[in-house]
Amino acid sequence: MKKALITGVTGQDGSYLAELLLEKGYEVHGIKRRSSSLNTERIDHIYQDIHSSNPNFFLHYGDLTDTSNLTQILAKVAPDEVYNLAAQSHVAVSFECPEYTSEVDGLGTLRLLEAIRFLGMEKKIRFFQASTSELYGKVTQSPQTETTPFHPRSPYGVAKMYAYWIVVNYREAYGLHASNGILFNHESPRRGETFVTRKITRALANIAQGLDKCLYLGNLDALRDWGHAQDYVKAQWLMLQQEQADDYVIATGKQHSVRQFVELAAQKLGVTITWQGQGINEQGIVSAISGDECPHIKCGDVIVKIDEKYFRPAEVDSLLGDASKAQKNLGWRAEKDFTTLVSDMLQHDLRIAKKNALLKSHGYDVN
Ligand code: NDP
Ligand code: GDR
Repeated sequence: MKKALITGVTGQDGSYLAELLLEKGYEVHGIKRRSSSLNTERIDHIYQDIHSSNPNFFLHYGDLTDTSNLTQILAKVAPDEVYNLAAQSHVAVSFECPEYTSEVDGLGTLRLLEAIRFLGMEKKIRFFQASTSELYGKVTQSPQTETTPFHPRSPYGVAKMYAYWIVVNYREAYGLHASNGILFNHESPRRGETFVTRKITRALANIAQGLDKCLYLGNLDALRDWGHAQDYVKAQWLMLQQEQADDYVIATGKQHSVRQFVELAAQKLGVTITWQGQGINEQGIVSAISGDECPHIKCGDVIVKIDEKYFRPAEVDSLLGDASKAQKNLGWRAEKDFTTLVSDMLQHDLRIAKKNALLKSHGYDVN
């Protein structure tokens, strides 16, 4: 039985990857952070109680800022594969906490690699690093491939650039089987609530159920290549099954704006949108489709306001990936398209909103 160690197992990708590896018969170990409130919501369905539930899934307290802790976990687990998914992963937050972001996302990767080397495991372990399309930042070439120059635009992007190169360096210097997945944006119903896609689907679902009125956003014109997280964790696994370690762009090859994401979500809910705020054309209403999911919504009831606080000091305007190399070498391609992604996320958030609306109608506080 193969053993895998996942850092960031409580996150979006970590939870899907843990499911995938358990399905494949792995013994899966995850590192979770100590937190004052529960942070295992995404993995509770596969991990309930070590005494009764899944005997192949284990959690260890740890943190990418703690070298001795990482060394001890690696020594104890002795994994065949390590997936480094842990990160302070929010680009906007990285401008507020640049030093912490660098510690975790940059040096954290080095700590893991050094622990592997210190333990003499560099010939046994295969290592995956969650690199990012944020490395490209201010793009000069589209679509982006593995050879497109990097120009990161945030402390997050810069920290991840260090991580990218230290992974390449440990591969070249010590022969470690270490691969970078240059992952373009990928989302799911498990996406963190402050990333733009989930923020939109949650807000529209709540508004459609009469629980909210307004959605505040920043730059509507940002263009992203959005895929589904379930597809992307398959690519992570595939990279570690190759004889040779290498770096791969993982992307759908399709691009949409934040505005288009809002429009499609609204269309699927059958609601109309009024745009307000800086940079918004006073023409206002974008779509007026009579859906049956929320027939009580009146025209213009969903208001999207632009709030400058969501603008970033330096923005990444446009990302579009070319995953031809992954298709050729790994046999990977994105299976779930943009429409499926939006539907999947909306359905999930609508279910929660409906439950909350019901509770509210019976006098319960849902906040
Ligand atoms: P999430 O933010 O959902 O998950 C991040 C995980 O890292 C969480 O489990 C979090 O723990 C953990 N973590 C944060 N800080 C530390 C720390 N100091 N020590 C240990 N663990 C820590 O991210 P995603 O799942 O979306 O992304 C996974 C990885 O892929 C990240 O490295 C991200 O930067 C990268 N990536 C993601 C893309 C995307 O579009 N999703 C695209 C490109 C790259 P907790 O749950 O306690 O917060
Ligand atoms: P991103 O994702 O920065 O691409 O990083 P995010 O969803 O935060 O932003 C995407 C784009 O939307 C614009 N935007 C807003 N963003 C947020 N969060 N909130 C808003 O209200 C809002 N309004 C507009 C942003 O300016 C941006 O242009 C994600 C993370 O998962 C990273 O960890 C990962 O490396 C990259 O994707 C690839």
